Amino acid sequence: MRIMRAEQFGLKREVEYGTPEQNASALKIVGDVKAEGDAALLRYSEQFDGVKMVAEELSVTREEIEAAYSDVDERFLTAIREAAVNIRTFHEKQKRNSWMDLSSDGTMLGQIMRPLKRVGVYVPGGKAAYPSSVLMNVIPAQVAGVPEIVMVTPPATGGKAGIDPYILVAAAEAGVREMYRVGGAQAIAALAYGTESIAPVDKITGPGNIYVALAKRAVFGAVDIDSIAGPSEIVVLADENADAAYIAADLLSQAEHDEMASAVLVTPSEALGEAVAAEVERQLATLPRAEIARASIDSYGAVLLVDSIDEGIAVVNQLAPEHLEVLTADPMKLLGHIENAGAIFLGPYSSEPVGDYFAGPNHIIPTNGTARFSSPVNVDDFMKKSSLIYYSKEALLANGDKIMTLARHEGLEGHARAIEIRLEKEGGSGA
Ligand code: HSO
Ligand code: ZN
Repeated sequence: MRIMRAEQFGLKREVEYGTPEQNASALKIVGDVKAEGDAALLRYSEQFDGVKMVAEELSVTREEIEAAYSDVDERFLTAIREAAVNIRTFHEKQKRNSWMDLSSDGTMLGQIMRPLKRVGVYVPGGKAAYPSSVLMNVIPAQVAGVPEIVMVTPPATGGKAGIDPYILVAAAEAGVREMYRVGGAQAIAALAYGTESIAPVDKITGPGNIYVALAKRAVFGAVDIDSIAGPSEIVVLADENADAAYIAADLLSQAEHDEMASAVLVTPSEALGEAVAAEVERQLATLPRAEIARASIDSYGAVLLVDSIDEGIAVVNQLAPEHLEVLTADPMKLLGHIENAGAIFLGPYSSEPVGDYFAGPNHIIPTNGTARFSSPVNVDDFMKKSSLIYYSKEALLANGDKIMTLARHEGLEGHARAIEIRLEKEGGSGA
């Protein structure tokens, strides 16, 4: 693991937007599904997933979901159930109520919060199909009150239903009742525009491969989408008393996600930096995903040396990491100075996997420096607001002139007259 001064570390990573060929391919698939519905959906499923289906087979049946339960390990079920409770409890606290404010002149202003009606959650096939991520997408939508949550996932990930039973069980535990075995850009198009078999949704969330990401971007506007997540990141800020073995383990826990994941230690202690680098080597020797973790550590990992914890905090704020662990003598004392971090883990017992799986906060967190301006997935992502305006006669008579002044300044005489007509009729009689 490289050890260097913080200022020598490059902060920026490239964001992937796909090649022109990939873009063209995603657009063609989206266009075909929009125009042809199920026929195109089934054709592309056969072409890309090698699964020949008829339209009736797209939907996962209740019996298939029940059968999946017999294929998952009992301890997994116990653990995921308890995780789901914790995630639900945490997100319940985010829920905001509608409100109304009544003024003495009779004006009433407010904001009505409503859940989206129908949300589609994409669950990828392959190495990044995590049951935990199913919970993190579905539960906030449920807490928001979304009545229809549907899951789509590729048709050949395993199990009797053609889908990994652990994914089916996680979705069922989170409360999803409607599931389809379809993936790729074609699934995104089906969710966005609807087909004979799949009713369109209002928002699509969940990670996927580059074609899924490009398809999501293409349908944005027709529906809402979540932000496009990059590789996982962890920054550990630690002083000389922190445990090097804990830090190395936590860095590797995220490095093992992806060759492009980034795991960084920021510390004023050169001795700790060296101990962590040695520990990373030692622990890598027995890590099953050592190949991925090593690639990540070699390309994006580093020990960054700073002069003080204060300077360390400045580096953290510049990096704006997805995950930050603070392993210093008094992490609480530093909290007020940490401005940019998606999730902050305090003290030696708050290892990142605690948050990845179990504590309750969402593990879908802004990456690539975007924690500067955005937030982990939360209940608001599945709600919309309507403003509410009730103006009394008294308020209109008192403020009509100012409204007309602004309207006429913008050259919008029609706006001004809509007010004026009322002032002429009502003026003098009320107020
Ligand atoms: N650390 C990942 C989430 C995850 N970890 C899922 C394990 N499974 C991105 O925050
Ligand atoms: Zn993780």
